[in-house]
Amino acid sequence: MRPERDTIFALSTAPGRAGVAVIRISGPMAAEAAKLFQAPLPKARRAVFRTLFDIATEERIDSALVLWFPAPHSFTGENTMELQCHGGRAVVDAVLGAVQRIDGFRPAEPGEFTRRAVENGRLDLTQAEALADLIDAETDAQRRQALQQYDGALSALYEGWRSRLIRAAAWLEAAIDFPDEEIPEGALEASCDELATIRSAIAVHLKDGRRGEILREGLQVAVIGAPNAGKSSLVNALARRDVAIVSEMPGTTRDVIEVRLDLRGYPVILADTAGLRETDDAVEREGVRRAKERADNADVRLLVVDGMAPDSVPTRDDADIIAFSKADLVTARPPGHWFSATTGEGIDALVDLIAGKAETSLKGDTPVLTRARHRHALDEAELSLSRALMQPPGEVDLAAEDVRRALNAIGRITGRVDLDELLDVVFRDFCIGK
Ligand SMILES: Nc1nc2c(ncn2[C@@H]2O[C@H](COP(=O)(O)OP(=O)(O)O)[C@@H](O)[C@H]2O)c(=O)[nH]1
Ligand SMILES: [Mg+2]
Repeated sequence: MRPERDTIFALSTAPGRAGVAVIRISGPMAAEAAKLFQAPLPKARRAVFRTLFDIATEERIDSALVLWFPAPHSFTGENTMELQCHGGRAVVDAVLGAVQRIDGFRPAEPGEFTRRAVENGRLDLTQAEALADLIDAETDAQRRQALQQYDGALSALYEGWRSRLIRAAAWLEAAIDFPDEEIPEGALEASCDELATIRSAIAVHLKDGRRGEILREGLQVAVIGAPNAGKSSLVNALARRDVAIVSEMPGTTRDVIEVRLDLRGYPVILADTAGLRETDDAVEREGVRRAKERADNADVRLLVVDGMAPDSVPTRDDADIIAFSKADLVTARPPGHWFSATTGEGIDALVDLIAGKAETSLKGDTPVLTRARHRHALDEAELSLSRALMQPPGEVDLAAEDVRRALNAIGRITGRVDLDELLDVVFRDFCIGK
């Protein structure tokens, strides 16, 4: 049994002025919060309207909707009370102050409610991460991915691999621990086949083009081109505000300027960069270096070519999108994507083009890993399984050790590493020996 825990509380809605603020209280003593409304606990999960009082002064603070979630049927798995009071700063301060004065209550640490949900088995680690992603989601595609993970898509995938690996490993372990017992014909071979199948499934899953990670972080689009091509004007037009300085002076943009955009539901980080050219100005040269670096690391390179000089030699030949600027000034246009930052012509089509690139690289139905943490663990699992499969036939114990390492790595993703315990269970299932 875990030692008795603190009862924690926090404002769960964003601080500031709002119609309603939600204060959440969780822990073994959460029922004590009923002191605030001087009435018995409401029925489980039924909203009741109550007046809140300061315990010390008996002064009326506010009225609130009160909800009571007895353990384990709450987000944290503990007794939880939710106070929905008015969302003014003074109201929230007063209610938090009154809550704090209840014996045994303390303010929650960041993420502590979710941490308790994980510790009480209400969520696994990938779901806890998904919850953070859901809260951070700025676009529809990010929301969908986070929700899929919150619903347990990744957990199901990884737990599926884990339980299959445990079964396969059980035969290897059996061969070591009970060498004198009959291992059924073909059982070891079948185990190896299963290890190989899972290993390749992990390999396929890893080769996802970092889809999930990019969707979480935003697709990096570098706007590059010659000085004065119209890059900053385009970035401003796409952002619908003046983020970058536009000037007829070549070499105006020096630092990389970033804007976060929601393009048709996909998160895009648009980077305006210095025009690529040779220069004696040390500051501009640094700008050009940064521009090149940004272009090298970008997911999509959008090359802007000055429409007034459409035949100019492209500054880079690895562009994913080429767009010609200043369409309003040019009547004889060679074929290509033309746009004008001044009139807005062609901007929507360019948005479609970028969103199309985003969709191609980010869209998919299968659950994808969303964090470097998952990738590291799965890399290790794949490597360990490869090693297990390469162990010579006589070295079952070495292979078993490798599989155990793979299991541990996968277990770390969801937070399940109680390996020995599970192996015990499976062993009992298999009923080999004593
Ligand atoms: N007429 C017209 N001028 C433009 C357009 N886009 C940019 N310019 C002008 O071209 C010059 C360079 O633009 P800027 O966006 O600073 O180019 P950058 O150096 O590539 O960032 C400025 O004088 C802009 O006003 C456009 O669509 N139409
Ligand atoms: Mg510029």
